[in-house]
Amino acid sequence: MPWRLLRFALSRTHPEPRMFTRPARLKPAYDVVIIGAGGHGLAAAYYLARDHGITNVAVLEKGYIGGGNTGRNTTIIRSNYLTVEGVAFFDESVRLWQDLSTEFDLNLFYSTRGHFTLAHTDSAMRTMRWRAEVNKHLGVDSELVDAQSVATAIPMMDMSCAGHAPVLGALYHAPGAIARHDAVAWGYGRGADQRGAEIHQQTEVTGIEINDSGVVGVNTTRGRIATRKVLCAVAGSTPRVAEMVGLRTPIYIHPLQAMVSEPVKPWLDPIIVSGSLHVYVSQSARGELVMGASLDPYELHSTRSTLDFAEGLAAHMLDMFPFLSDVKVVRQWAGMADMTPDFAPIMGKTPVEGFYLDAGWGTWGFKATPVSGKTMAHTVAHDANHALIEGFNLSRFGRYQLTGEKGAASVGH
Ligand code: FAD
Ligand code: PYC
Repeated sequence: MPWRLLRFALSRTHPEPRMFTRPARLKPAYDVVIIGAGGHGLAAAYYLARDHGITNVAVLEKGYIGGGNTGRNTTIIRSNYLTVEGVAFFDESVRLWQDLSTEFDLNLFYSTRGHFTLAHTDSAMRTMRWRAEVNKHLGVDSELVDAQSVATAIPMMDMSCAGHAPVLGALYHAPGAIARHDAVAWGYGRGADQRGAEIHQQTEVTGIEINDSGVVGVNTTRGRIATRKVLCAVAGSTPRVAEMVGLRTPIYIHPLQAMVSEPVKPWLDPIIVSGSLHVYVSQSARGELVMGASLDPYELHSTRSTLDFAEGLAAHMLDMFPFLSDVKVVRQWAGMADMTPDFAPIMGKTPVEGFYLDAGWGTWGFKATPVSGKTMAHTVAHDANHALIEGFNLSRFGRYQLTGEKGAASVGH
């Protein structure tokens, strides 16, 4: 047993330092209330303090830090999107990711692996070429590669995919990365806490008070708070919270499931995505295969997982990697994905004065954690949308000007 552990166990004078303070009670008023202590809410609190000097902030979380989709995702980080707005936004996020471990003095296990999106059909090849061209135009490192290059980079893969879906080529995106998801929430949470923001776990927002001038307060399971600014960063609970201010969003909630294998020797360096086989997979630093598939095809506000999903995903994994047939699955879970019609987020000001949305993160929001925090902090601080999120405002649906990112979603939905 490590000496340090024994010392903490036996001594009252060496308490293990906690990452966060636990404020005993809510204050009667805050300058900003953030609903949701996922990565996005915590990152917004961090940048509000760091970049704008706004520290009279409460982050309210009905469960525990990172217990929503932040702690349930498959941690894929990339910027190989399809629209100009999407590429610019996610590219800035990748840039921010690269310095985060140093900034937090906390190892986020950020690991650049390279990311292959396999194309099994001519039309998929066309979409990959399109994405590669948009990416290159905006300075993002993506290229279309042929089947031989894929075979060389991933020698363990059956290139015929059991004869079901031969690989024709792929979009290769060198900056594609993974990171340790919980640590991201802890890093932002600790940074926000150290700068004066308060994080209140086990505190559910049950109502939001508005009058003619906009937001005036928030009701919680631990009492009322006066505030003029509320940032809603609740992912799978967005329709419920937006309703509290009478706002309808075009968001539907679908379960998204994932699973991990037992740890195996390192054999898979890059991240592999196959839209046709509905699979994405990477190997973590611990050796586990972290795997996911498409959304469950019905609306459901639940985090239950199904045998059907595990069987389907395992079958498609074996199409690509038949040698894994004896490897055991050790965990399976689900999150509630807040899906938008155009597969782009909904960010920024809303028609309700003082109510800001950071939502519609569906299956793609983990990678956006740094940039969403930074741009939402700017938006709340200045009461004006940050330039990088102009294409993501709720008003686009009323103008029929969608920001179509479906072709860049990780797998077909
Ligand atoms: P969350 O982390 O869900 O945080 C919202 C918080 O709000 C929760 O903790 C919740 O408890 C709290 N809350 C809700 N209602 C209330 C209330 N009334 N009062 C107080 N608190 C409340 N994205 C990627 O980029 N790459 C991936 O590889 C990827 N894989 C995924 C795999 C799965 C299985 C899932 C489910 C998602 C995946 N995503 C991925 C999407 C990504 O996880 C999310 O988009 C992202 O984590 C959203 O972060 P968030 O902070 O907005 O939400
Ligand atoms: O956005 O890259 C992604 C992703 C992969 C799995 C789920 N989302």
